[in-house]
This record gives sequence, C-alpha cells and structure tokens, in this order.
Amino acid sequence: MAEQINIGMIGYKFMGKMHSHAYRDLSFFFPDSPKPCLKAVSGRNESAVKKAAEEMGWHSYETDWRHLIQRDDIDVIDIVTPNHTHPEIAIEAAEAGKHIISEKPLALDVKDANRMLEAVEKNNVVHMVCHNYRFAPAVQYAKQLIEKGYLGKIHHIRAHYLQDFIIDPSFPLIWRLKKEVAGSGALGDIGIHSIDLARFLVGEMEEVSSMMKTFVEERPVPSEEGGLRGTSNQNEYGQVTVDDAIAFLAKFKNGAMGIFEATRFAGGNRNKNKFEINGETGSIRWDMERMNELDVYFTDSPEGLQGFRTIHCTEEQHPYAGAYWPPGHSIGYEHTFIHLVHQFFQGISANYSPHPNFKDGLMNQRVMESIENSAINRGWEKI
Ligand code: SOE
Repeated sequence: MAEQINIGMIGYKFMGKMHSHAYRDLSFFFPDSPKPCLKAVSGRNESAVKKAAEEMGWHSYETDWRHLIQRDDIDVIDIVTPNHTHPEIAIEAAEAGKHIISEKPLALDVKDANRMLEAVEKNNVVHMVCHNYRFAPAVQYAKQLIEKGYLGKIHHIRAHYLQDFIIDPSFPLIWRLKKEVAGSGALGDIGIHSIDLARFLVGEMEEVSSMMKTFVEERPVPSEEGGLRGTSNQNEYGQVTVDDAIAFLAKFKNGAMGIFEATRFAGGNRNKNKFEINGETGSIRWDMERMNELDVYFTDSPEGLQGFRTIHCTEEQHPYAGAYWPPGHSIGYEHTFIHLVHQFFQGISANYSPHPNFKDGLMNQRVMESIENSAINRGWEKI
C-alpha cells in the first residue's frame, strides 16, 4: 500500500481550490505516488471555511490555523494565504515538525525568507514553494534539452508575464495592491514566475537594472475580499502601494543577458507567461497560453528546413505527459500543480526538498529586492 500523507491547508480561495484539486487527482494519474489525505482546511470565517471544506472534499475544518498546525494527524502544512502571513505560519509549522508547501512569493522580504529557510533547515522538514510553471511538461522538456546541450552556450533570455485584470481604475484595492500584505505588485505576483523560470533554465543572475511604475495610484476600497476581484465600495478610495508594472535587464553569472517585463496593464493579455531562450546552437520558446507546445530551432537543421518548429509535448517521452492521455490530448494549468505536489511527495518519501524549495524562494526574493532597489536608485544593483 502506498504511503498516506495527511494534509492541512491554510486558506481556501483561488490557490486553495487549485491545490485541493491537485491532491484529489494525484493518485488517479500517479498511482505510485504517496496518497494525499485531505484532513483539514483552515480559515477564519467558519461558515465560509465549512462550505469550502464540503465543496473541495476536506474531511474537517479549523478556524484557527495554530490548531491545525498542532494536530497530530497532520503531516504537511499547505500555505495558500495572502503573502504577509507566510513567514509566521511556515516558521510555526516547521517548529511543529510539519513538512511545508507554500504559495509564492515566500515572504515580503529577504529577511523573512531567510528566517523561513533557517526554520525548515533547523527542523529538518521537507519544503517547497509553488512555482508551478516549472512543471509544465514543455518547460521540463526545455530544461532537458538545455541540459543535454542542444542550445549550447546560452546568450539570451527574453521573458514577459502579461496580464490585464486591473487596468480599469475602478477595480478595487484588493490585498494584491497593498505593499504590507503583498510585498510588491506585478513583480512579486507574476514577474517572480519569470525570475524563477529564468533561474531554472538559464542560471543565477548577478546584476539587474530596472524600472517600476504604478499607473493607478488610488482605487476604491473593497467592501469584501473574494477571489481575484472582491466587491468594491466606490465611495471610499485608498492608496495603491505596489507596482503595476516592472521591466528589468539582467546579467547572468554564465554570461547570458536577460530582458524581462511583468505587468497587469497589458490589455488583451489574460495570462501571457512567455519566454524565448537563444543559445549558440539553438533556440526554444514557450507560451503558457499554448502550454503543451515548445517551439524549437536548431542550427544544424538542413538548409531549407531552418527555422522554428513546434513540438507537442504530449508524448510519453515528455516529462509527466505519459501519465495522461494519448499523444496530442492536451493537459492544462491545473496539471502543473499535480506535478508539483507529486514532486513534493517524492521529497517527503525520500527526505529531501525538491526544487523549487525555500532556497529558491529566498533567491527569487533576493532578485526581487535588487530589482526594487535598482528602480529606486536608478542604476545597476548586484544580487
Ligand atoms: C494573479 O495575478 C495570479 O493568480 C498569480 O497570483 C499567479 O501566481 C499566476 O500564476 C496567475 O495569476
């Protein structure tokens, strides 16, 4: 019988639903993985958390996350709450000996991310941070191609993550727009995914130069937080304290150069997470909105057949894809979370913390801090 891992999840909204779905589907597609048991979900509002527990299949609920952490029947704490709560929860969970999976960004700043890493290492618990895009089969395959040398020495990465859900100035001042809760705006919410993918595929950055912009400085205060939008009260306005958009240049330790952009003001782009990498013998490009495809170009293609071609990463040879349907039958956004949880459980079984773990979370935070400092100081910043 496969090992059972008992989960306690703190928070239950968008990401809570995504993680719950991943646990529920894991054994269906990866029957050899340890079996998740959805023991309990926690939230402050009793009627709302009870309803979420029933809808998402959790066996019980708690209204105090500290009770959840102290429960003997919980092995893993899954953190899907707003960013400012991550450090306190993670440190307490580590001290209680629980393995931890946390939504990104790990913390609001480098200092707290450091404290979180120290706590998981000191208490010898397994840890991961949810950079789910690493786990798209096409992205994993891109990593394999790079590691096998298909691209040769890497010269460039250009990556952007574009959304448009806050362009309307009457969009409410949700927690994602407040520095004390979110840490940063487009940078920490979506730019961080590009940073993580660049570190995964190209390597560590050593220096950055950036600009940041807040286009709408005041927004209506929400009368109620909920999902991505919440409900707004158009009579009362509050200050937006994070960036709406960022752009930065990066120098990598291996000599590659990077150009990055993250914005939630790119009209028409709902979730355009895209990168292109160019090396001396080939190029690859990927776009989340066509997530099962990887465009590749190799310099050794015969004359007349030069140029990009598209691989559909739905074959058995492509990471994770063989667990699903016959070739050409696509998978989606939610499956990246199933793969992440699968990896996390492998780590728990063998007592190691798979990447991206809290060390990656800390590195991503350090890159973000340098990006912010560069925008303020108007110059290059070392990481
Ligand atoms: C909202 O902008 C959001 O849900 C992010 O928080 C996620 O990390 C990103 O993957 C999709 O967009």
